[in-house]
Amino acid sequence: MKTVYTCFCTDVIHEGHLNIINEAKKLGKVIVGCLSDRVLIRYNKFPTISQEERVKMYRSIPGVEEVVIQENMHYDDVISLIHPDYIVHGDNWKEGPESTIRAHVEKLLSEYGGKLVDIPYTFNETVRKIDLQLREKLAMPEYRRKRLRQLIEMTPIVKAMEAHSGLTGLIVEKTVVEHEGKLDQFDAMWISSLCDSTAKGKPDIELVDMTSRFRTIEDITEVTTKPIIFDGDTGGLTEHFVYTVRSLERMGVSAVIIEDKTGLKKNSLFGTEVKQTQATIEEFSAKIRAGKKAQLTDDFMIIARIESLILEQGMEDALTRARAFVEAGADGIMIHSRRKEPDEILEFCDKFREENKHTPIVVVPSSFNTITEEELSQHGVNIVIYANQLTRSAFPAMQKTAEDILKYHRAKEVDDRLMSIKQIITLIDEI
Ligand code: SPV
Ligand code: MG
Repeated sequence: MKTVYTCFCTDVIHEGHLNIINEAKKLGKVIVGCLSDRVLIRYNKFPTISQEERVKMYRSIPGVEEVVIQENMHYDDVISLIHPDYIVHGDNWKEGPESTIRAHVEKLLSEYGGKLVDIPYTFNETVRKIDLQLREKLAMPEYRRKRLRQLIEMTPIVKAMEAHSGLTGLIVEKTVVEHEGKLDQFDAMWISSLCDSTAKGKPDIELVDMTSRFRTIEDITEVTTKPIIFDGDTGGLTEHFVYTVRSLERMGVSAVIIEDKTGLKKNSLFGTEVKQTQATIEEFSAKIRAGKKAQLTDDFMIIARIESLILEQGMEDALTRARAFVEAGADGIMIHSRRKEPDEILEFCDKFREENKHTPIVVVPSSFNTITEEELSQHGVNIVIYANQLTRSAFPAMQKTAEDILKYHRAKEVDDRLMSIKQIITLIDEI
């Protein structure tokens, strides 16, 4: 009897999957691979059911003899374990970022005479509806809100990218790249006070009010599913912060990060060049405590951001504050720096991890941008936020276009570097 292998990464079995199993059955004994959670989140949509539930579901499909966990995007491990005579897959992986995985499978099979069988992908109204329903489910507040905590457990480092509008939200939601044979995508969105304010042409001084900031969140939640980390600035008055916590939870936001500053807040990247006042430990701890008390769900996180290194108050001050804020109930610590080198950030992370193994650490490597995600993760960082790069890349591009149209008195000269309207439209989903 020949052995046939196929790998699934779905939460719902529809006729397309049954068709693949039926075709596979004709070739021999069918083994289904269940792509592990850890790989699935880099490769595909976030799972709405657990890995164990997926295994159970695949096992119950008539004709499936065995289910194994596939721990890697590439098939090397399963191929050396199972040595299948055939690998069967929907032919949709012939194009796009997945095509490198297909090419690698083909190469591995050719080494021992195995065969790759592409089955025409089933795409009809029912399949489209199922896809859409899954996406809608992920977009619901109760699913979205808990997703950040789930991701912290599932992946060595959660990668968040700034979004400040529906369109930038869609870029974070949908961008998938294939690089050196691996697929990757962002895990979460950061609603930066800097970029939200900048998009409105306003300074980043808590001038854009919460109602307006919530409107930005709504624009983004309407068109995306990924979890949201909200930049809550100082959190405002404690009496106001408790209401903000409730509103954010209701909208499905996963976390708010508040910084230990008081009075007129300026952007941290100004450091000590402008007057900024750090809140006292007591004052800020009371704000955290009040927020935690107001919180209604277990999923929501209040993350304390420490500005001691930004304001040159020293490492000991940063660590003392971290201890106190965790004690006050903070679900995570964000440590910030505007140095070019990551040294002080890494020193903080190492020292904090010596005494606290589990409280999530968040960093924003805007200035110390040479450090890689892997290095940060090795120093105990759980969330990395790319806080402003989308805004900083769009602004010069728009400015140059405006200048060139003024220069040439027509738009022809700029057209080559513009995305076509057709391409822009494909980004936007139609219901
Ligand atoms: C933001 O993105 O608004 C931040 C991060 O608060 S930083 O600008 O680096 O202070
Ligand atoms: Mg900010």
